[in-house]
Amino acid sequence: MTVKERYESAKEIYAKAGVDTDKALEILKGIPVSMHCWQGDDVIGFDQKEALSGGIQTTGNYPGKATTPEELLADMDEAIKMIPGTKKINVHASYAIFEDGEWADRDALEPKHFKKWVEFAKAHGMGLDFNPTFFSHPKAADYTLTSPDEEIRQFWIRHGQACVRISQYFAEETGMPCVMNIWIPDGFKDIPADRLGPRARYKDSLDQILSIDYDKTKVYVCVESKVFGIGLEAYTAGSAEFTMNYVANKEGTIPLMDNGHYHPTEMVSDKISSMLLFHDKIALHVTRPMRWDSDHVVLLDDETKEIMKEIVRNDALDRVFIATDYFDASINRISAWVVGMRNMQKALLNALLLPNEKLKELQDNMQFTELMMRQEELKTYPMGDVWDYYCEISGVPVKEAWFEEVQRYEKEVLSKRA
Ligand code: RNT
Ligand code: ZN
Repeated sequence: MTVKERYESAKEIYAKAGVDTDKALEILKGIPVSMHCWQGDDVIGFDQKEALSGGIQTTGNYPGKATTPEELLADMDEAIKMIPGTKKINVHASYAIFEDGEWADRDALEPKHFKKWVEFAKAHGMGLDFNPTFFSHPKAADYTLTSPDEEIRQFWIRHGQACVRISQYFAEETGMPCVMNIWIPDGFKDIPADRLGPRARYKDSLDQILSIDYDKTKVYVCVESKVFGIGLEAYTAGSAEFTMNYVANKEGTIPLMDNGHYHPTEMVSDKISSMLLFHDKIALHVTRPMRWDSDHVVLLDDETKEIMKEIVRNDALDRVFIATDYFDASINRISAWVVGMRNMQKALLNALLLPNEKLKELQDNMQFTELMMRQEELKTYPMGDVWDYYCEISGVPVKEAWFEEVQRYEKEVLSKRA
């Protein structure tokens, strides 16, 4: 049977369950997922010789990582060929691309330092998202936006403001809004004497960053919360409560939830509905925490599927900014990108292939026996046949065929890198 024939058969099976597969694919094609640039080089970037800091960590030493802008863009280009759907690129400020020996510190970054990213995005018809980089920098050795040292704090405020301007440039150039996400690592390894002071300074720093004039229809500013980091076990200034309250009280800001940033039994999938009731828009970093915020490659696991179900069945596809955020240095990095991004698409497809209205009705009628039966039976419906067809019509390799290309690229390109 051809891919198309298998699709036709699956379509009939789903139709009997009340699901329109054509409609599901039509919707899936248009959902933007922002692919993070930092899987390609283990979150190193181009503007500093500094090691990765901020309580986040990559482990592994798989050969062939990108060490120049040219290499990183070539690798992303390679990965993109194998990922169906609408993509954006998520850039970090530390990935500024300087030309002709010029260099600018974080507080002096300008749109021109990201021209290459704009060209890349335009060539692929993609939008761009952005992240200020408040780590891996000599001035981030201790604290950034919470610093009691006013000079240091002002340096990072200027960085935030520079990033707002760059985000607006991204939006204007690509014609698509830019989601700018603020995350700072600031915190304490051990029990602090003052929990309020750093949070008060963080709040003031955010206010100062956002006091500059910018187009709120083009730049969506998010604030990402976190429970703890490596070496920052006792306290993080940007906790869930800090962040949620800040964005609730600051017009034009959006909460960003990273599913690695909570206690291990807390589920972001369970938080989405509450957030949607109180925020017009929310943002996500999809990752896979294993025992801690380990940022493993996104799999097609229960939580990833559950997160996407919450977005789809709550009719929130235009209210949730979806991005990936993981970094595994122990495997082929292009494969890591492709596996994670394809899984994002698969999880979205899975959610779109559920008879969500029917299932809600069963819940409201308290028909829990039938609800369980249906939810379980649906798990073995032929989603794979729909997925393969989606890949085929999207012009990307079907099933594992893409891996041969990754192997060729590894042999011909990656293995030749110093
Ligand atoms: C860190 C946050 C943050 C980073 C990126 C690289 O715990 O998740 O989003 O992963 O900025
Ligand atoms: Zn994150």
